[in-house]
Amino acid sequence: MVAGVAALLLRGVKEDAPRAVTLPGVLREEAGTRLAVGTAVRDEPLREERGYRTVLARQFSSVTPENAMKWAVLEPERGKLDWSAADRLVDFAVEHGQAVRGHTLVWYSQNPAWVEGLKGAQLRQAVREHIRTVVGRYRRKVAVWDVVNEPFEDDGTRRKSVFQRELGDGWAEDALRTARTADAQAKLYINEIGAEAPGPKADAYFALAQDLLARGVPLDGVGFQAHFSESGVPDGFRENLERFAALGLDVAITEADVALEEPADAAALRLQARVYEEVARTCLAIERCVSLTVWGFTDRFSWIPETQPGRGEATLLDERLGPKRAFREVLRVLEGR
Ligand code: 9MR
Repeated sequence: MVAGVAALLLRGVKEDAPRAVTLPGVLREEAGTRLAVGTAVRDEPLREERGYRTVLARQFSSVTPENAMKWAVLEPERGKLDWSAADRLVDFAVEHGQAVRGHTLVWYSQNPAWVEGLKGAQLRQAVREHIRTVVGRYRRKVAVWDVVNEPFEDDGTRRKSVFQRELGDGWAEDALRTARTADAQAKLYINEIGAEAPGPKADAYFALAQDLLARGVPLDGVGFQAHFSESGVPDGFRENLERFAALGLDVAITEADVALEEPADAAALRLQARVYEEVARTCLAIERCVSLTVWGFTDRFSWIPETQPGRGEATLLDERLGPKRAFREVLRVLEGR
C-alpha cells in the first residue's frame, strides 16, 4: 500500500488528483454516430492524472489539444521540434478510438518569437513548411484541422498578425491549399471566436467562407468556438450556423464553455446548464453540425480562471470530476436526439 502510493508519487501523480467518479451516463454513447462529442485536452493531467484520463477516454469521441499543437509549443526554436505532448494525445486518441481535431496551424497567438520576426517570402516558406510538417506527421491520425484560427477582429476587418502584415489576405487561402497537399483526406476548417451571432465579425467570416468556396479553395468546415457566459446564447446563433451549412460546409462547435462569476450559486449553475443545453440542441438541429467540442471538461483545468480573474466554473464537471447540472442537461439532450 505504502509502496503503491510512493510509486504513484514517483510517477508524478498529484496527491490531490481526484479519482474518476461514476457519471450518470456516457456522452459519446448517447451521441452515437450522429455527432462527435469532443473536449480540449491538457497535457499535464493527461500525463499525471488517472481520473482525468479515465473520464476523457470514456466520455468523449473526439479530442483537441488545448495547446500541444500550437506552433510555439511544437517549435520554440527553429528546426528543433518537440512532438512529445502532441504525440501523447494522438496516441491516447488512437488507443481509445477517438478522433483528433488538430489545433491549430495558423493563428495570431502562441507563435514562437522566431516566426514573429520573419518577413515576406521567408515567412510564407516557413508557414508552408510548418503546415506540411505537422499535417504530414499526423496524416490518417488527425481527422480534422483548424487550419486557420481567428482571422478577424470583432469589427470584421482582418485581425492584425504577422501573417496579415507580411502576407496580406491570401495567407488563409495559402494555408488551406498547403494543408490539402499534405493530407488529401483530412477535413480542413477555419475556426473563429465571437462569430456565433450575426454581426460584422460573423458576416466577414461568412464572406470569407463564400469566397474560398467560390474559388475552389479546399475548405470542408467552419468552427464556432462558443465561449459563452451567463449572458446566454446570442440571438441568431442557429440561423447564423445554418447559413454556413447552406453553403455546403460542415459546421462544428469547437470550444464551448460557459464562464460564471465565482463562486457560482445554484441559480447560476442552472442558467449555465440551460446555455449548454441550447448549444447542444442547436448543433443537433442542424444536420451539418457534425461535432460538439467543449473547451475542457472539468473546472479543475480551464482557461477561464487563468485569464479572467474572478470568473470560472465554466465546464461540465466540477473540480473533483463530479457531474454538474450542465453535464446532465447535455446528456439528456443527446439521449433524446
Ligand atoms: O485554453 C488555451 C489556454 O490554455 C492558452 O493559454 C491560450 C493561449 O492564448 O489559448 C487557449 O485556447 C484558445 C484557443 O486555442 C483558441 N480560441 C480561444 C481559446 C481560449 O483563449
